[in-house]
Amino acid sequence: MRTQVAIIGGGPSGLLLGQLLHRRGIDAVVLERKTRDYVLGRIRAGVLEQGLVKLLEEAGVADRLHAEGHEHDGTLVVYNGTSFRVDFREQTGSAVVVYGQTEVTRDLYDARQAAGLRTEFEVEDVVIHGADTAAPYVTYIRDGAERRIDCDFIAGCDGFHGVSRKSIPEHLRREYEKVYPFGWLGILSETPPVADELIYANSERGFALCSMRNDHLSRYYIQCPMTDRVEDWSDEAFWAELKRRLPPEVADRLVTGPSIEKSIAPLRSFVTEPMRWGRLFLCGDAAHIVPPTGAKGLNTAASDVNYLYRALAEYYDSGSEAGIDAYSERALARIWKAERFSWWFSGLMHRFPDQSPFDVKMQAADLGFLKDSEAQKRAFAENYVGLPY
Ligand code: FAS
Ligand code: PHB
Repeated sequence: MRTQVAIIGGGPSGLLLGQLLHRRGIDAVVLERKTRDYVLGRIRAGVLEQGLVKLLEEAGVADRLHAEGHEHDGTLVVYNGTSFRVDFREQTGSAVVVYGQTEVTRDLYDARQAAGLRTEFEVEDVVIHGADTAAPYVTYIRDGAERRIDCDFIAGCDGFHGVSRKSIPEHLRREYEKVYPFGWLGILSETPPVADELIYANSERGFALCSMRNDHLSRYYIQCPMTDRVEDWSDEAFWAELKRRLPPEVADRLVTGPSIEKSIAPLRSFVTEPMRWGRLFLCGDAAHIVPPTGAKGLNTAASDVNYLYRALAEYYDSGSEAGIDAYSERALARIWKAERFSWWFSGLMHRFPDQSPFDVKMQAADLGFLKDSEAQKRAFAENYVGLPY
């Protein structure tokens, strides 16, 4: 088989890249390790920056997003019995859209299928060959048979545990990592959200987040020890702990119910540089990870896709390699700013095992400054709604 761009990974990065390339007449094949339903069963991000919304519009897959997504003009922050709101619209003139990553992925799969574009599911043993030559290709196993795709370029969109990053020779890679001493226990429930906007809570018992997918589907998280296993947490135990971490007036109106999904996500900051080796380009979680506190994971994957798709379109339109040569540096410049915001917000909102009483006081002072300073609120809002591409 031959294609122009072989995309490894059928998550949001790979699918969005494939759809945008298709809209520019560029052929791409997506190789996905799992089934479509398995990919859609993963519950992840919930907050979209305007940059991602505009990309989905450009990809022609934003109709349901506009019909079912909810614009959020701000968020609530609570700590030490104090609560305040950061108004994104007032500070930046912009807002975010709450619409689950699962729905974005579903919209992209539906569009891919409707256009008759090739997606190879349940592939195994994907191997990248000749990425540093002018004739790269990918081999893989499907239905027990070895297959090969010859291509011009390879997009490594296969997430943190994929093969693409590790296909770049180790001596050429610089990796930066910070592992946080806690995880997020998340629950999805068919209950009405406890508030109209998200609530980020820093309580003495640890972080909590109240989010949602729509008026009937709520998403909640609590910080938990890294050693916890999801089977350690009954729904009742989760609800009781969440209530302890919220202001009484919020806890009292929390509608609980059975979890339809419950999982623990580890938290890490991670970046690999460069994001290109020859004709292999890394996109999304294959190249970087953020703690979900700032809702930047999916949104930073989107900005990578924006830069790569435009660079490949420029190459095929004019033969210019300027965009693909600039891809890694351009993507990393925005990625590091998202890494900083996610790291800073995580440090502000979580309780750390080794935190001293002075550290706790510094957190409270930082939160007090965010509450009182228009300049700090503006800085927070600019990062949260999404820095420019
Ligand atoms: P993904 O990991 O989503 O997709 C990669 C795809 O590649 C997967 O479908 C995988 O099956 C496939 N793949 C892997 N190896 C392969 C191989 N060898 N061959 C073929 N296919 C292969 N972000 C937020 O903003 N908010 C959140 O609340 C949030 N929660 C998260 C919770 C968890 C548990 C995780 C892991 C991430 C979370 N994220 C969150 C981040 C998440 O949304 C990612 O940023 C987003 O999925 C990135 O998309 P992709 O880059 O496509 O990677
Ligand atoms: C979510 O709704 O899953 C979500 C929202 C905001 C975050 C992280 C996760 O910062």
